[in-house]
Amino acid sequence: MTLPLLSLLGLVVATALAGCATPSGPRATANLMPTTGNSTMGSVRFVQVGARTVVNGEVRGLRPGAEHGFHVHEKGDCSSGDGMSTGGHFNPTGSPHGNHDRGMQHAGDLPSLKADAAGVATFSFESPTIRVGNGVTDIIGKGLIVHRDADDYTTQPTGNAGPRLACAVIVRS
Ligand SMILES: [Cu+2]
Ligand SMILES: [Zn+2]
Repeated sequence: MTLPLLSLLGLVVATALAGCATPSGPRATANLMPTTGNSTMGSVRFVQVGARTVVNGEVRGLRPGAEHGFHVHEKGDCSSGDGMSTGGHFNPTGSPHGNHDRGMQHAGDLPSLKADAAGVATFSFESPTIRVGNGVTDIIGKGLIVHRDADDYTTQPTGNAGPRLACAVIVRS
């Protein structure tokens, strides 16, 4: 085999491996825009892989070093300006509010964002409760909210996460 052909073969293998590393499945995105009087914004990607959904993104304009409640809300409507038009947490299964990865929780309960010293949260996690484009916990067309305060994962039905700093509608991508 000639050297150029070997190089080409290597490139093909490398490309195939990269393809495996990137999760493939139904996808959605959300572009978070600041609510009135705030400056928090960011972008979030959702990819369903089997029964779990990989969520990653970056949100800026947060309080440095602070935790911020982060949820899918029941309505994809940011028109009120303060995020309240998205309604409550997305909860098609009629569950209590809780921690995203243990016990009982709303489908829309996600782990709180953790801002760095510059007020930026860069995150990647898996949710066992939300789906993209299928099932009762489908998030397409729902709202996404970043809150001012940390989610205590206990207070019903909100987690006591305070006002809404940024709002998005989750759309298929
Ligand atoms: Cu919320
Ligand atoms: Zn909740």
